[in-house]
Amino acid sequence: MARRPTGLAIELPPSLTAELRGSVAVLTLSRPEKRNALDDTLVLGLEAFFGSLPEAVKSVVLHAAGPHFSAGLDLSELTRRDTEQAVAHSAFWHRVFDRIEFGRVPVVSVLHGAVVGGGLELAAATHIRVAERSAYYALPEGSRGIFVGGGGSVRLTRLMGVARMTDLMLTGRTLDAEEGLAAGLSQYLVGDGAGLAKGLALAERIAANTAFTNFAVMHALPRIAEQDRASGYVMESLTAAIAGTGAEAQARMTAFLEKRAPKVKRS
Ligand code: 1HE
Repeated sequence: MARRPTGLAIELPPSLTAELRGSVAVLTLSRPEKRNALDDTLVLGLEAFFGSLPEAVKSVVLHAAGPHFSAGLDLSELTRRDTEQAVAHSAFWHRVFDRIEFGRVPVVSVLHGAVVGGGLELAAATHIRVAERSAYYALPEGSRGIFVGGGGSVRLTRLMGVARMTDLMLTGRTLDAEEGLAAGLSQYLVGDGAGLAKGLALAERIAANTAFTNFAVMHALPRIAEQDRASGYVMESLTAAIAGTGAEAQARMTAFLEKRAPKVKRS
């Protein structure tokens, strides 16, 4: 991998660029000539990036150069794999995307243009998705004679439900940005060109949380949601107790009671 002037001292391939903006790291898919198709080099770069973020980084914004977020799996590599290699490749994506979802810091993705196939699976591994109006979603695996392999059956079914995902895969249907918002694929919808600013604002807000809150939301919340109720309540009580008795949490609550912290306002 070539060393890039990232300001983060992380070696990245040319298809990824990164910069540090305060405590937010901005990672850009930079393979627009191939519509940010995800080849092995790029996915290995994602693994390197999310596996070696310095302590100073408190949140990440993931966005993409060119007219589309990502065209998904690089189909030119797919044709070269036998069955055994294909299983290993899918497991490789699972490992890398898990590193994003269950990493150290929350990730905000900014989506525009095509967010399809593996590109949608990548977006699903991030914690907050901001879509620009140009964004559209599809799972062309169905029409290409293949199946999702980057964790889509696990993550996308949780986001939009089995029925919607079945529809996208069987019929080749695309969802526009409004439909994606309604289906749960994005949490925010903004105008074209406004995504990065929104993503940065959200990431800065997230970076100001206590590290434990961000940890609990990333690691405890999704596990609690998958547990039976009784186990979930126990895990929630323990998490809440650890969070609420921390020195930083105590200081923040005291600041509110002493009228030094802002009230909750309508957005
Ligand atoms: C690619 C890829 C790709 C573009 N792999 N090379 N994904 C798909 O089935 C989506 C395939 N791509 C498209 O439908 C379109 O490219 C887009 C709608 C995303 C964009 O269209 P457009 O007109 O802006 O670009 P283009 O002219 O189609 O593509 C520009 C170049 O990128 C062109 O190469 P060139 O050498 O002729 O310039 C394309 O061949 C190339 N390109 N998409 C390889 N995907 C782990 S399982 C996950 C399974 C999946 O992700 S399946 C879904 C695959």
